[in-house]
Amino acid sequence: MSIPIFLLCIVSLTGLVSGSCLCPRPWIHYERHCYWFVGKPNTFFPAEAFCNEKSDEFGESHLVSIHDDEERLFVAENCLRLWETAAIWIGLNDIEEEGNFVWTDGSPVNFTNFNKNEPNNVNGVEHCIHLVESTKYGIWNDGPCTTNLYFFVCKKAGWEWWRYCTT
Ligand SMILES: [Ca+2]
Ligand SMILES: [Ca+2]
Repeated sequence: MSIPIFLLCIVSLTGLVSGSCLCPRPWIHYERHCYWFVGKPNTFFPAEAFCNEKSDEFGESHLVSIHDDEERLFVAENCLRLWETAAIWIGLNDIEEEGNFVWTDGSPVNFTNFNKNEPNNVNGVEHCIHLVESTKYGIWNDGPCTTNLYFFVCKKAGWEWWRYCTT
């Protein structure tokens, strides 16, 4: 059975206006993706594993990748709103090869926002990227993957959002 196109448009417009249909809770919608702000501190690998478990038929879920200044601010400002800190893991890392940074979701590294003198790979063990504390929110540092504990954000595709609106 096909859905009348005008009905689909009404549902679509309602979803766009309210924003509630774009991503199922607790995901938050931004620019055709869904973001889950996870307020449970963990080390890098369990955080990525938690995100991976949230993959669904619409796409893989990974630690958040950030591709421009607007997305950087969206993530940092929501962290501050929710937790009053923006110190979180993001998906960027150079675990495989020192100095060769990749996102866990495989997207291109077309934007970075490292703090001054970072990444510095202190003691040769800093391979996972997190946002730093304090007023410099949204600025990146490489830290040790297995000892530091941070909140984190998962990201997955949400482009077939209208399906959520019609259930
Ligand atoms: Ca490193
Ligand atoms: Ca560092």
